[in-house]
Amino acid sequence: MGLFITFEGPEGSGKTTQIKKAGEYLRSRNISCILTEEPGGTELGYTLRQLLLNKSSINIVGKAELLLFAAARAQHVEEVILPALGGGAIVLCDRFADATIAYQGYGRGLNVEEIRWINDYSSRNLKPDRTLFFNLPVETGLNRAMGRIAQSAGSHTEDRFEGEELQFHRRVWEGYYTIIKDEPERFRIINAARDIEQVFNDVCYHLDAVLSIK
Ligand code: Z5A
Repeated sequence: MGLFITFEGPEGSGKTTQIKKAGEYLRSRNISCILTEEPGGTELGYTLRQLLLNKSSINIVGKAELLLFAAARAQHVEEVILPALGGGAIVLCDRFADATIAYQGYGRGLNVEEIRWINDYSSRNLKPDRTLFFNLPVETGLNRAMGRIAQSAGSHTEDRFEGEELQFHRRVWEGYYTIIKDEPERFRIINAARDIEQVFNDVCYHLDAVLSIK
């Protein structure tokens, strides 16, 4: 069995930048790994991603949003993640079930216990072996995310969540901290307010540590 490592954090915390560098780092050491993301990872997942992340005229209520993320996850786990882990690969995943608790539970205010059940059902009880949490003040992350959106203007813009009020993002951040307090052994908190290479040094340190245990 391989190793399942997830990258989590508030908007713009640098997960996507770091997961790509982490993949290069592992491959440079001849360690087989796959990089994937949620929502995404499969054809169905990317179709749902467009629906969930691009602002459009379609109204999506909180419970529908939750179930769409869960549907994307069910497909992703079965089609991509479990086969890769079964083949002994390291799977690096940009967001997973913790994001559903933080965003739909704490952000949208849906029932967290019900979300845990839905997460377990859609993921076949799959739990990350390690989760790297990129910690950054919410305002800084939103500014970075807006910069990323401005750079991609004209192409498909994933900005439905960035348009939420600041209080929503604060609740998401607090949600993540509640999850971390419940499972401190799974999480490693990385200060994401530093420059990209400093953050990456910590990512390598934590990857080396979890690989040495394996
Ligand atoms: N969501 C949900 O609600 N429920 C769920 O179950 C799941 C997800 C799975 C998509 O996630 C959205 O779906 C997300 C939660 C929700 N909310 N939103 N939006 P996503 O991971 O695809 O989207 P994101 O978190 O917004 O990604 P992001 O804005 O692209 O942020 P990031 O991946 O953490 O950061 P980045 O792309 O690497 O960097 C953002 C910008 O900052 C970019 O211009 C970088 O060049 C720059 N950057 C990166 N690192 C640094 C440092 N260290 N210093 C300065 N600038 C930096």
